[in-house]
Amino acid sequence: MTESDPYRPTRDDHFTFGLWTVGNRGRDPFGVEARPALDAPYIVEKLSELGAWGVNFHDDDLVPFGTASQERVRIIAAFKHALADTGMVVPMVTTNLFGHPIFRDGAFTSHDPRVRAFALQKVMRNMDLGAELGAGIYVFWGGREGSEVDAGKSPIEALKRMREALNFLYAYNLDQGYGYTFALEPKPNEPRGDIYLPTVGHALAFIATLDHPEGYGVNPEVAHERMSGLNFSHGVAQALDAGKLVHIDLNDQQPGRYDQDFRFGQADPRAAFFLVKVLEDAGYTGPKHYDAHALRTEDEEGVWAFAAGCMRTYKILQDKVRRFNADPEIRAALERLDSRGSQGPTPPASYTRAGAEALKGASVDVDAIAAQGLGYERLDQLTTEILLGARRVCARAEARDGPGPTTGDDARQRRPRPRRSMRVSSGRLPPLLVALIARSVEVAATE
Ligand code: GCO
Ligand code: MN
Ligand code: MN
Repeated sequence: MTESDPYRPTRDDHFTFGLWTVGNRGRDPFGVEARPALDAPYIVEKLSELGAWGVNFHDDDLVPFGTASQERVRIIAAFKHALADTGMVVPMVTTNLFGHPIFRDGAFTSHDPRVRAFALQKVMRNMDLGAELGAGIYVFWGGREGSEVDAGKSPIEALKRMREALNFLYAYNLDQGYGYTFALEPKPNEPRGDIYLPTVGHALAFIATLDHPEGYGVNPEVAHERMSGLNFSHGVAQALDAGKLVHIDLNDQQPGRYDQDFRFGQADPRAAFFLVKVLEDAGYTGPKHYDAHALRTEDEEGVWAFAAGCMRTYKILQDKVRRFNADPEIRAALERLDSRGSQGPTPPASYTRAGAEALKGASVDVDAIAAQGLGYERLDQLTTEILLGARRVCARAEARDGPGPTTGDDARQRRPRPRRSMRVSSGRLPPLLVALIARSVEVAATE
């Protein structure tokens, strides 16, 4: 990567990673850790070098569960030092309410009031630390808040307990003047058979039932919605529409598989493109957090390749979104869609009795409208060509040189390049075949 690399992340991109993401050691249900632990200051330093903006953590990622208070002070001081040295920020903090067996049947939704009390205590202590580090978002992911045995717990009771806990903690937030926005992170399953508040839609509806809905948003995650077989960018759009997208967990996932936490864009770059498009078109400027980890096959070098890849793919897709939005043929197709039916009748902007009567009497040419195609085949193919780098219009080059056909997807390819000479030894081949081979070598060299 060079300074002029257009895909190099900058702080303005607001890319963040969790200590638990690049710090993931490759343990899975079938195998032990495959990589050594990385300490927090080192992670901060490496992420900063790669161009990330911030780092997030669960209480136990930074200060392991049960650490003595003197050691806690030392760990936090070293972490603060690394933040100050690099200029990295901590935009979000969260609590591990899932790892310790005390939470094996939930934290906020546990039957046992002692467990619920301990969970609140653990969150409040970490809220104190996060506030000290300048975090503005507190994420609640209820990994253990769910069931395998529905006979064991009423889901309505569970939601009531969840509401009580969140109302209590938000009141603490106000009382301390911390100014956190709370973000609920939905997930359908893993580690529980079924987790309460499984999707973005469930979380949004639940927020409306809390004491301070204005203080909450959601933290949707690519993998979580895809585990449910849902279209993630539609969920994100709904959160944006509700003014509730405060944080986002980027990664990737094949639907129907275990919780994969792949590098962003690894499984479905096309879905990732439409996600980036929704975020960029809406002007989302909040944290873009990678909640993913390197494959278990990797060593430390692979971890940093994973982290760089997550950010680079976002930047590449951001560029593809610009190309898509500037492409004259795509624009014309979208304008044609927008201008359909401009001759009316159209639904009135708001209800009046007279408007309703007039609308009832209006004539609509049902057969003509039903017969008209939408042109989505061509539009979708154009999208594919943008993604595959085969479109002959380059947004960046167009911004520089004005509209016009170019010779490739990349601005580099606009400049006439010297013919790459590659000697093709003719041997005893017929001249036409030699010419054909030489031509294909030349084409390959320009790709
Ligand atoms: C998961 C979740 C977690 C949460 C994290 C933040 O599937 O394990 O995505 O990684 O995002 O606990 O609260
Ligand atoms: Mn997840
Ligand atoms: Mn997550």
